[in-house]
Amino acid sequence: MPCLTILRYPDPRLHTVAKPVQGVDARIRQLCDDMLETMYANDGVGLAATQVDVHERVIVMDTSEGRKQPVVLINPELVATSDEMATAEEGCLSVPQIYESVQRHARVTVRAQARNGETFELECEGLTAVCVQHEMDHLRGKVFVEYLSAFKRDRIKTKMLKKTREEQAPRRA
Ligand code: GNR
Ligand code: NI
Repeated sequence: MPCLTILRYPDPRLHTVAKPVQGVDARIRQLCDDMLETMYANDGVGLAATQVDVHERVIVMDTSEGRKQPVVLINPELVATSDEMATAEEGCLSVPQIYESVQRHARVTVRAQARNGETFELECEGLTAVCVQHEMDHLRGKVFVEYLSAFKRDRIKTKMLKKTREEQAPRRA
């Protein structure tokens, strides 16, 4: 399967709210596999379906050191969040080469369905907690740059538009 195309900020489709998955069927399992392949190929620790222009509640991630522990979260819901907050530098495959600090819950517990349709819960901290919250934001149409000041966000928007324009410009011999 070829890699999926990742939408780049400020593409308006990144602000689409994802719908719940009705049944974990072959189509959804194929989507999970294609998303994992796309995530690994782009050296990401997570990917939300929104980023590949599929507006259903599917997330894949792998925050392990060896990057051989894929996690699939279908219809994820946060069932617990810590009062304690933590600030970390975030990046996003939809906003390449931009890294900014974002404050989030230090720990979260997420309930989701796995690739086999079974419901499970995952207690997360550190990078995994950051990643789960970052990906769940994508599913509700939110990109991490929306936590930044309007000034910073506009600067990033302009930079991304310029970058995309340059990449699409016809090459001269
Ligand atoms: O690959 C990614 N790295 C990352 C680093 C810090 C905080 C969040 C992330 S998620 C990001 C992949 C991505 O864009 N997922 O939506
Ligand atoms: Ni992202």
